Amino acid sequence: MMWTLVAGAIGMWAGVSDDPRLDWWREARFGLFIHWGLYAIPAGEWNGKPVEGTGEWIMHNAKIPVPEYEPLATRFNPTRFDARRWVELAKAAGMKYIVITSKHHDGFCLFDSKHTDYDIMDAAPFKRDVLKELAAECARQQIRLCFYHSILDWHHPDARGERFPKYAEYMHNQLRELLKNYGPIGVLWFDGEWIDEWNNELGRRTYELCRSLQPDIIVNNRVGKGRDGMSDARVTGGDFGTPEQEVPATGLPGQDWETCMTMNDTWGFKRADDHWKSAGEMIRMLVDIASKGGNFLLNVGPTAAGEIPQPSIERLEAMGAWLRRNGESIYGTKASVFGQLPFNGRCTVKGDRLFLHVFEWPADRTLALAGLRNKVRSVKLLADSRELRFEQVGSSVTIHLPDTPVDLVDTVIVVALDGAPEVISTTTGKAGP
Ligand code: FHN
Repeated sequence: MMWTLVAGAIGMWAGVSDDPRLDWWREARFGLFIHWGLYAIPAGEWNGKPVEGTGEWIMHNAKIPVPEYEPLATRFNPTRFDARRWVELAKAAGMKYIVITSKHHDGFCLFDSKHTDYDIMDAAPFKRDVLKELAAECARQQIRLCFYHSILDWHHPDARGERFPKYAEYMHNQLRELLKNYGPIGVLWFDGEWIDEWNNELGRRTYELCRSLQPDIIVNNRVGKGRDGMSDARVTGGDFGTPEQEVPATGLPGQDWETCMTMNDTWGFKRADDHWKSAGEMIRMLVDIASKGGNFLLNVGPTAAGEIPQPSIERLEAMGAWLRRNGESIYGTKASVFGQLPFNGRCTVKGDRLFLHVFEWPADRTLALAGLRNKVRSVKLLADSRELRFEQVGSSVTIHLPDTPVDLVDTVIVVALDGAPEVISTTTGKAGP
């Protein structure tokens, strides 16, 4: 059966704005999320028993009172932490930015804050400013550094009830430290905005504070009151939507967005969590997300010793190997212009080229494009530039594929057109297998 690429409704790549602030971020497409803190010490166990839920929620899920949790700081001495190694790994994975937890819900700060002693310089034996070391390495290796900062804070005594305004001032003071002392920051990634004390007005003031300190900074939609992550950044404030652990079926039309995802089932390190996604699965997720116009923020949870788990390293290196061959079909691309693709794969677009991502090689080794107004100039395999035979009759193009794919996870075919792709907005082929 000939697979017909059905030209459905003309897809519009839906950027919420053409604000140049987001240019680097849209080009980047792929970033590293790092959840690291005191929770890596218990690593999913408390009093000898496993604790349900993600590693970084252990204080809440094991109902650990502050006086019992706080002393973990005196044991936080990640002597194997190596900022150079972490940044090299992110780059080897093909990632273009790093988002690290400056402070997660447990309130412990990975940076030297003058507004609390509950930080890595005062409360922990390590006495090194992790964010400072990462900032230096990111500058040296030219990758963007970004901060995750939790609005929710289980440690700070003012972070609830009527004393919350005092906590909001504390939080703003720490944001000033983060945005004045660590160089240019790409993204401020807020979280924990679902608490009753938070609202869109506080979110707006926080957004304005961040932009006043670093005008080019990008801020996610969780700065405002939008719990499901997919809330429209135009409503909650912020610059992009943040679906979590999922890829919305149609992306988030009309706004910029980024899916954040764990490699196993936890954000913070859990010794017992070995439920790892394969590198192939995550490569296809990256392609799926890019085909819908989104970014992929993929997480690692380093150990208490400061090491990124070996299964994470292996997956990051495999993803980087695929991107070294095929990155052109991801970085700086826009969403597919086609509706539902009838073959198991995706389409990304850049300028006058279509990138057809074929996940499952068609048994008859043909792909048929229908509804394409453009003239096809050439068809090649991206990985080795091998020319592929094709015929075009009007708006229908038939591509003849080699017997076997060059990449079992995703073989990318480049279709060069006589201009930006234009599709006829009617369904002209058999939809679906
Ligand atoms: O509660 C957090 C969770 O620990 C983790 O940080 C994720 C990552 O986006 N955000 C919240 C859950 O939605």
